Parts: sequence; structure tokens; C-alpha cells
Amino acid sequence: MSAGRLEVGARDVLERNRRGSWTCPSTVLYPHQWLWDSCFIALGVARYDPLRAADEVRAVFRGQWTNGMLPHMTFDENVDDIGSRRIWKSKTHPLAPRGVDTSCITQPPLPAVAVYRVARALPAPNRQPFLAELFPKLLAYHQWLYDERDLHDSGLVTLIHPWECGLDTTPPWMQTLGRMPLPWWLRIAARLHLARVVRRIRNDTRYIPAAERPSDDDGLRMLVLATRAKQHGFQLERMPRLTSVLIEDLAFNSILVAANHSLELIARDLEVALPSALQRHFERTDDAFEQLWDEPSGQYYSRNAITQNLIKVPTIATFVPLWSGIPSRARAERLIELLRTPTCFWSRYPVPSVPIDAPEFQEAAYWKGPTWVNMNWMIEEGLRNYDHVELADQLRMQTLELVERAGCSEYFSPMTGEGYGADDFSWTAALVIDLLARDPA
Ligand code: 2M8
Repeated sequence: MSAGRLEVGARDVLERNRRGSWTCPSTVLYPHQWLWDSCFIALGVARYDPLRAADEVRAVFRGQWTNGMLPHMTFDENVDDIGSRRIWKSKTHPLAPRGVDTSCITQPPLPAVAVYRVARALPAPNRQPFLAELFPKLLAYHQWLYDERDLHDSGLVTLIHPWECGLDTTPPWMQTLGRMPLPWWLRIAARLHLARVVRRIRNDTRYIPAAERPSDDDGLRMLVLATRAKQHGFQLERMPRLTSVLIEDLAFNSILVAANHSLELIARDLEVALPSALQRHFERTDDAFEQLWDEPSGQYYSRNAITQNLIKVPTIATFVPLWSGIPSRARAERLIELLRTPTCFWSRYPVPSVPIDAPEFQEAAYWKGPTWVNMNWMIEEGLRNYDHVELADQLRMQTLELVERAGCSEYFSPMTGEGYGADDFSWTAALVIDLLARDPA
């Protein structure tokens, strides 16, 4: 297939998934708006329709809470999907917006990156007004992340649910969740009563083979965790340490570093100063990565915010710091060495979300093994940050080849390239457009 046909196909997916000003990830499986999906989508759309891309990012802020929180989902009122909306009941929360239903947790903080990059693609007269419009909202979001989620000023934001990390079923989260104490009565109640609820909420397995989706057990525990968080108003400071799963997530915090940097660039373009307290938080975040580095294995890991132990289960998240320019050159070289190891991360269709030689690896299981285009996109840029241009080009070509062969699937087998999950998935389409537009060195 030619690059032209690939691009036409990808644009067509984005057109079909378009819902007015925003784009859903998949009409069948994900008919609402998701936070980081819309940011990735905007980055691709900006390549051919910057004004539409600006609207996509704007729409993310429809759901912003009065305390600055950006929810991971904003529901489409025209979609009858009562199940998942019922978990949140956002309108019963005093800080939630009145006009739309949202979830009550966040997702990887990509908006500042999307705003900055989309602004650069806009016609000159639209640029400053767009930045000026969204800057206070971004500021409020970053402020919320630090005020509400970095209670001890460690510099690292704590997540209260795996849905916040975006790599939902990634082994570090699922292992920690698996150890979450469930009282015996809840265990039985969960099995007896919630199973029905889980089945209603997860209409996913009606469309996608169960082996490609979160297991019932993972799904049930994630639901129980959301219910618990709800009892505590989704507020970290109120969550009991014993029955919660609290993680300083590596990918999320790495993305935060890049987003903080974008916010600085936006402030510079607007010729305004960032609040000095916020600036100090940014510096602490940069420094905190030292604590997520494990010298013997040469990798970064997430940290359990309760025990303060690193969760030393290798995943693709270890490479996200490359995207944000966090590691020193020496550490980056160690990471890239690991990345290019064929028995581990450099499979036939890299990059698997879990190394193929790890006991946790499952070829088709969602975030437990498959290759995802959004992760490849970040790693590709990360390799360029550290001047590994050839490897970046190779990853770019192999990612495009994957999508040429299997279509705009949600995720792919890292061994055979077979497409899994939802078909016609928006961020796959959008990021393919961005990769095609990138000038290979
Ligand atoms: C997946 O997450 C949702 C819950 O938020 C789900 O499993 O139903 C993840 O892949 C997440 O990263 C993504 O944003 C979302 C929509 O594509 O789907």
C-alpha cells in the first residue's frame, strides 16, 4: 500500500469516528471522549486540519472540573451507555461540570503538549488567541495535579486507579491490584452481585474476543477499586492506605515532565510568567526520576506510593522517559540497548508493551504484551531526542508496516503483526498520519 493510500484510510477512520467537535476512539468499543486519546488524535489531525485539531483539544476542557481536574472520560449524551456512566455519577459531585457527564479520575496529562503542538500548526492569527484561551485551563490542571496528587511534595504525582495510567492492565498495576485486600464478604458479594454489573458495564467482550481484553478478575478488581475511590470522593488525601492502590506511575509522570515543559513554552510564547510555586513543583518532578531509576537493571519503574518500593516488573513504560528527555546520555544508552534486544523488546513488530521473554507477557492481552502505536510514536521521538536516528527510522517504518498490513487496529501482536482489539481505532489512525508526515532523516 502506498503512503498516500495509508493516509487516506487513516483520515477516513478519523472522519467516521468524528462526533462534531471531538472524535471518539472507536464507535463500537469507546463511543465517548477520552482525555489522552483526544490529544493524540489532535496531533495527527493537526497535520491536515489544524482548526479541527484545535477544536478536538478544546473539547477536552468541556469536562474540566472547577478544581482544575481533567477527567479521563467525557460522556456522549447521545450514547445510551448507562452502565459506565453510573460508576461515576459525576453530577452528584459538587466540583464536576453541570453540562456534561464525566468520569471522576484523570488520564496521562498530555493536553499541554497537544495545545503547544497544535498551536504551532495553526494559521498565525489563530495561534496566540488559542494559547491564551487554553493557558489558564492548563495551569489549573497542572496545579490540581500537584495540589491534590502530590501531597508530600515528592514531585511525583500519585494515581488512584489503573484507568488513570492509560496502560490499564499493565502488569505492575495488575499485580499490585491483585494483592489489594478484599474483605471476604466483599469477595463473595463481588462474585455474586457485581459480576452482573461487570458484564453490563463491559459490553467489550460482546465485540472483542475475551482473551484480548482485561480478564474478569482484573475487571472486577478495577471496578471495586473505582467504587472504593468513589466512597472517598475520589480524593487521594481521603483514601485509606490499607485498601487502596496508590502508584507513582512511571509513564504518567514522564508525560507530566513533557507537559510541564510544554506549559513553560506556552507561557514564554504568551510572555507571561508561571507561578513560582508551580515552577518549583516542575523542578522537583525532574529530580524525582532519580528515585525511579534502578541501577542494577538499568531501567525506570513505577513506585508503590504506600510502601515506597519500586515495582520491578519490566514494561514498555521504562522507555517513556526518553520521550521527555529525562535520562542522562549514559542511562539513555542503557535503555536503548535494552530496547533493541531481539529476545526482549525488539520483536518482529516492536515494541511489545511487556518484554516477550517476561513471565507476564501475553501476546494478545491488551496492555500485557501487544504493540501499541501511541507507545511506538513516543519511543520513536525519544530515540530522535538521543540522536538514534536510524533506529527511530526503523521503528517508524515497522510501525507503518504494521498498520498497512493489519489496518488501524487498537493494538497488534508483536510477533505476527495481527491486529487486535477495536478496528478503526482513532489514535492509531492519527499517529500514522503524524508518522507519515515526519521527515525521516
Ligand atoms: C482503554 O481504557 C478504557 C478505560 O479508560 C477501557 O479499557 O475501557 C485504555 O487503552 C486507555 O488508555 C484508552 O484511553 C481507552 C480509550 O481508547 O481505552
